[in-house]
Amino acid sequence: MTTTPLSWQELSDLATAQFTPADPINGATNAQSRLRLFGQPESDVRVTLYRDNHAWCPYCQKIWLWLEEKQIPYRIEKVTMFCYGEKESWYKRKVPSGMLPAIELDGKIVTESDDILLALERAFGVLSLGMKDPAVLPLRQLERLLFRAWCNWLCRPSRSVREEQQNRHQFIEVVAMVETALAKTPGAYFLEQFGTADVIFTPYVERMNASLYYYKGYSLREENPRLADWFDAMESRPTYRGTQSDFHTHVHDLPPQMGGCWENGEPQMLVNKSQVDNGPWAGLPDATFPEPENAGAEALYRTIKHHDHIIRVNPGGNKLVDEALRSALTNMIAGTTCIPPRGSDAALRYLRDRINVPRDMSIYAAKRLRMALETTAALVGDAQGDPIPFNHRRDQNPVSFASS
Ligand SMILES: N[C@@H](CCC(=O)N[C@@H](CS)C(=O)NCC(=O)O)C(=O)O
Repeated sequence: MTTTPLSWQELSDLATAQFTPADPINGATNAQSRLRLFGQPESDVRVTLYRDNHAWCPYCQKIWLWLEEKQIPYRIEKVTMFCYGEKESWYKRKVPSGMLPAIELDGKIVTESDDILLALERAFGVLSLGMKDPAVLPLRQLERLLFRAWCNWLCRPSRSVREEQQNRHQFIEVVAMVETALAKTPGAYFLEQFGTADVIFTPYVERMNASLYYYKGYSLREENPRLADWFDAMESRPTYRGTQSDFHTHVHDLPPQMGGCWENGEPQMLVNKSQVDNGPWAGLPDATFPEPENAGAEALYRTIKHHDHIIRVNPGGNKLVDEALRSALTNMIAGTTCIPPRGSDAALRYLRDRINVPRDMSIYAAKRLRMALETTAALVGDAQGDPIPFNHRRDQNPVSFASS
């Protein structure tokens, strides 16, 4: 059925009827919180976490996940990364290098994610086993070995097919060591219980899964049964789900952070790349837990909250984008075909390419929204939005989204 787009008021009524956001202070882990109390009084807060606006920084995710798992009351202050904007001067006064993450613990600044975890362990106790536990230490070393093999393969251009194959082989050898480590315990986690080692592996293994799928045609999660079980176990944790990103976000946030990611041009890589960029996003191995029933309603709720800014920063022009966006949202929530204005295909795809997980919404909500934007754009043409920059992401400068 073809319909006219719903008004913002009608869309807003549907969103509030179908979606109730989690309590940001005491509810499930989410990227929008500025204060986390876990049911404890605000006077108990001893920690402020400084992390990046977009939840792109892997080392920040490590600290974020640890604090959520331990349910330590904390505040969150968001800071701009160099790749998408200018570092706040108040932050440079606290941390002259501008590096993230940092914490303020009882008024004292601590930087370097490992030192931060050690300081947090001293203040609040360990997460199952500590950073210096003899069982955890070799796993920390293995994580760094895996990280280096990944960088070697992904982040510098191979000079020949042979070199590309060698780098791939070296990475897969380290992955085999990770599989062996995971196989040493009966459960899915690195050690008997979920703990520090799992937190330490999380940020980069998530980014490896995304980037190798897209740039190399290699599916870390699907080709390694122990890692597959580990990912599934991680996704059973609301803490992890609140910090989890999707393939599309990672493959486009990594290049400026890593100094480049290099595709190998192989047939499988080209197939994967096209799916991550153009959909369908359902079925990608970035998430395998069942889709929540209200994913579309969450996407609607989150888009409506920021629709003025979303429309203003879109190069397509306010009036056109307003109607086109309402058409896509109507399609997403009502399931009806809603033809957007002619010439709005590029504007819809511009937004499709700039949804950030988990900054804007959770993983399945983003898949729903990307699909609705793509389906609606395809009704009027195949024009693409401005390409996503590779060397920087100033198209994502949070200054453009600040309330005027
Ligand atoms: N060794 C540091 C590395 C931290 C790091 O590399 N942080 C990056 C972000 S992932 C950073 O702050 N870069 C400056 C910026 O992007 O603004 C740690 O473990 O905390």
